[in-house]
Amino acid sequence: MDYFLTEEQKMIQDLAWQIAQEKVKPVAAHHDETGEFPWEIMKILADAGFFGLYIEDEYGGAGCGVFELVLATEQLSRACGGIAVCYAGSALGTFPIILFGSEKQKEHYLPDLASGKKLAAFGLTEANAGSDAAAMETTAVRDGDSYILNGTKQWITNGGEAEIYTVVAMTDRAKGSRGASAFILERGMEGFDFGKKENKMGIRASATRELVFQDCRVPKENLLDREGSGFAVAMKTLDQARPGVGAQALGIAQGALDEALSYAHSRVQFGKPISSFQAIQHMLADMATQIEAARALIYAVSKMIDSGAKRFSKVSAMAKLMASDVAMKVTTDAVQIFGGYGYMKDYPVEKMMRDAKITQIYEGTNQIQRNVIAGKLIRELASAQKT
Ligand code: COS
Repeated sequence: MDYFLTEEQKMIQDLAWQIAQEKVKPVAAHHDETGEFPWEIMKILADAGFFGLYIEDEYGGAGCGVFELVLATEQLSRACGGIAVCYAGSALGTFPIILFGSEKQKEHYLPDLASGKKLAAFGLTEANAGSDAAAMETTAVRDGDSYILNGTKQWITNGGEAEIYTVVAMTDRAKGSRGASAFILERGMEGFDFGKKENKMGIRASATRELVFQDCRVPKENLLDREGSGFAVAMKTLDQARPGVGAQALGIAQGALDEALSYAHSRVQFGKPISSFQAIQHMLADMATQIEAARALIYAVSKMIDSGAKRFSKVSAMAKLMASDVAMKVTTDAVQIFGGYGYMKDYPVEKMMRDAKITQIYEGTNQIQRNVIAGKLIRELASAQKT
């Protein structure tokens, strides 16, 4: 489908595709197998200016937006969902600074993030605060000109590899979600450590670790926005980032369709390529249709965000929800089309199926996305009835 991309957007898409095919695809299985962090790819993406796409030009970025981030993430994910999330995870960690940073914080942190010299990560989840993000137990207590952080964040993408961390902690637990505050932390701060690297089912190229704070002293200048706004900072960050998870899912699904189509065309059974059988054709047709529908939604939502829309929680959740469910379905069908070969690690589709699964879980499970969507629908109805 033609999405009428500008010349610049086409260039970003083409370059991301080229990097994905020439640089990412050849090393995807290696990083999946070893779990080694793909620094060599991060360097290529940094040199190509990809980390600056979603950062304003006055801070060294390209001044584009979520849509361009989505275009890049989609193409990279076609080759490897794990490597793509190392890139997209840095955007997630950077969004709180872009959205809520003071001028001084932006000037201090964004240039190195835009150039890709430093990666970012976002710390919200804890062992007892997953879907129920407001139940977080990490505390930040004011002490003179600093806050003292104590607690552990869990399953943090880019944990240990990133240098900049945007972290949410409770400054007043009695106030619940209104008692959370967001901070910018740097790797190497005293009292800030990392847990072991997690051994995951998929997206194995990415690093997932705990962030451990033990009397970690953070200067008060590193508070984002204001005390008590941390939950809103986190929610707005997720609203901004969820189309990116959608793009990751979309790219994985497209990659699986690419593989399934070419395999179906070359695999001969009963004397004919299996692509000549209607059973396979209908699967391919459904996969392609679902992918295009997900793409149309993700592109529309990201353009809406970039156009300055004020309310997009609902559609952002829809984009993530739909694309990740499509990715799970499409990658499962791709394995089916490959038959026994699809189950073997010698072929790429089993990895795509493993990589797809997380997109239904992280940045809010799809059950939470449905809660967000339904909640907004009901509120919209109530407010329409009032007027
Ligand atoms: N933007 C701005 N503010 C928001 C918001 C949003 N998208 N969503 C909620 N808020 C505000 C609410 O308006 C409310 O503010 P007030 O106290 O001023 O009224 C406050 O936040 C609490 O909202 P709510 O009562 O809806 O919060 P809940 O504790 O019920 O939780 C869910 C809401 C479940 C939606 C939230 O916890 C969530 O998104 N969980 C999933 C977290 C997640 O994605 N984790 C993945 C890890 S990060 S990679």
